[in-house]
Amino acid sequence: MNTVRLTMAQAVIRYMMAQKVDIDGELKPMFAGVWAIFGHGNVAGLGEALYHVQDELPTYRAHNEQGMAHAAIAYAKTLNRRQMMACTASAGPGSTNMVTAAAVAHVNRLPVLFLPSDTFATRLPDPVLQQVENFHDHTLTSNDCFKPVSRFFDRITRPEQLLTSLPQAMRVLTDPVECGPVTLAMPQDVQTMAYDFPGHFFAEKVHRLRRQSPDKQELAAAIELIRQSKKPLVIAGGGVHYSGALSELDALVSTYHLPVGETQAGKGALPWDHEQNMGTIGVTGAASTNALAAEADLIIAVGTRLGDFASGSRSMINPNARLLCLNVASFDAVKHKGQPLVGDARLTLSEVQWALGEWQPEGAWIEKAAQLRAEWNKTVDIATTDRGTNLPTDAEVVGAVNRAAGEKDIVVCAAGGLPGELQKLWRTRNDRGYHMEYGYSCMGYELAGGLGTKMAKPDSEVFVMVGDGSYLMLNSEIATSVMLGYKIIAVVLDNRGYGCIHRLQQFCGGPGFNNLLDDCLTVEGGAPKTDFAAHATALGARAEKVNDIQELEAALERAKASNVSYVITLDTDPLRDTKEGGSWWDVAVAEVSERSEVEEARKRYESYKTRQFQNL
Ligand SMILES: Cc1ncc(C[n+]2csc(CCOP(=O)(O)OP(=O)(O)O)c2C)c(N)n1
Ligand SMILES: [Mg+2]
Repeated sequence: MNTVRLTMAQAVIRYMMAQKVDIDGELKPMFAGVWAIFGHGNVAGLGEALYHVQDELPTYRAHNEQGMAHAAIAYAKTLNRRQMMACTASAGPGSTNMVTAAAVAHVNRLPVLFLPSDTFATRLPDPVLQQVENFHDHTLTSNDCFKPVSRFFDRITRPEQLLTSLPQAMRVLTDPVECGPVTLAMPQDVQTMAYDFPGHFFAEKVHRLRRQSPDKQELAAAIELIRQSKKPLVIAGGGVHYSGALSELDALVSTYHLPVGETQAGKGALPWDHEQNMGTIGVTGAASTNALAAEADLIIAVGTRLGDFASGSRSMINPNARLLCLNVASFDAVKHKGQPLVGDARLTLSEVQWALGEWQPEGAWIEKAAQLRAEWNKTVDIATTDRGTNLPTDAEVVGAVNRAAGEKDIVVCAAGGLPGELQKLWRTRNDRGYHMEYGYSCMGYELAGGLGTKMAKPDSEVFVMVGDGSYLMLNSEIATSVMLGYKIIAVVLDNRGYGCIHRLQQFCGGPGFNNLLDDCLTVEGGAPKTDFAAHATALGARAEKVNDIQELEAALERAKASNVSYVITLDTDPLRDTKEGGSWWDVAVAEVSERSEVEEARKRYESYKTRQFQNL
């Protein structure tokens, strides 16, 4: 047999390079690159292997392992999971730094290949530096933390295990149902061990998106359900993007005048000014869509996990509405007592369209939707207009950035008050123009995610909108963006603290405590004002501070003209957010308290709870 003698690490890399994806008939590498921060555990194994192939498979050096994994996640999301990246980190802290990012990838169903270094399989030098010695179970290492946040986990303790493990790893990364993070823990000694691998193992392998047709019976039942409906509402989730079902969704909802509400992951499924796009749905949704949800007799959920933000913690949707769940994963399709329609969105939406025939929703429903939509658009106009106050709201900043963004540009965000404002107010012009990590809503995703987004779409401007809290939590990848020449534009909204959690605290009856910097334990004189512009400049970016929306608009033009990452910071109001739209969100309030405000909040909470269980 034709064999090739390679180390385990060399074999992993060679195998990765042999994987191709078919994107609309064009073959592209499945792995666009490898993020790596070396240390003991990978520098002499994977590091050695990557060095030899750097012209074909680039290795990118980041500044923080969580950050680089966020970039990998954003890359895969921007390219609708078709192409992806791998991440390798050193043994111990380098690798556990990626665990949070693995969770981000897991909940958002995004593919990343994690290659954390592991302790010696031989155990001869134990305990090695950075080894967490478990007293009762010697098979456990700190990499076992990846297990609950990986869709597939293996520890490669002999090189030949790759022969069975790698095909499974690739299957999960490319499977529309199981897609998510894959972790292959890499003991440092095994990385360097050689084996005679069969040559055919490294033959080019082309992955094509598996499109699952709907089951005939489920389809017939779904058609029946839709035909009975007079007031249907479609919820479009991230699955619409990952399936590439945009035109099919457009065709169906345009033909049948179906109003559509978009989730955070689904936003951009239709352009904002599409007649059937009612705005977004849920806790931070549009008033138009939420009003329709409260009255609809049928919810057609397409490619959504139906998280609490989409369903108003199950309180928002008409209790008598039926629910039809079109999803490629049966896991999601049976949620909330929904009627499952398991299948690929692109295929299934077309089949639904073929089968529906002459049916139409009630005329009054179509008119009502159009009217609510027009009203909501006016609300958005007003909320995003500069009022000229000296402390702008997040909404006014969203308006300015939205106006500065061109047709193919992208906004990136993840946590804080901004996701809600953006979901309500951002007008998405292209399908991938709205990049929100709101499955894990991980502070610190924003700047690194912006970098990964830019790597995926270098011809688009990438606008990262980030709060002062998220910026301070993880900003190291600004330096990486400068170093690699992938320019991002970051707008830092400095409201001196965790504004959204402060507001949530007040809603739950709490006094301002430990969220806004003014309410925290500090030295005398309070927390110093962070100079974000000076900080970003120190990392190599261009940066400036502006004082109002007008100055922001001018600065955004300078940022667009810059070829280096550009950070603009401005002070914003921590207390005001957009009150229009939205719905209740289930955040548990203390049952007993010495504060009357808490008792009142609890009463309000209990009244919402009674609605919750009758619904979805
Ligand atoms: C890693 C992480 N830690 C904590 C939280 C909980 N959390 C959500 S938003 C938020 C505050 C964000 O502050 P900032 O970025 O300044 O945005 P603002 O709320 O002021 O708009 C916190 C602490 C989180 N989502 N992620
Ligand atoms: Mg803040």
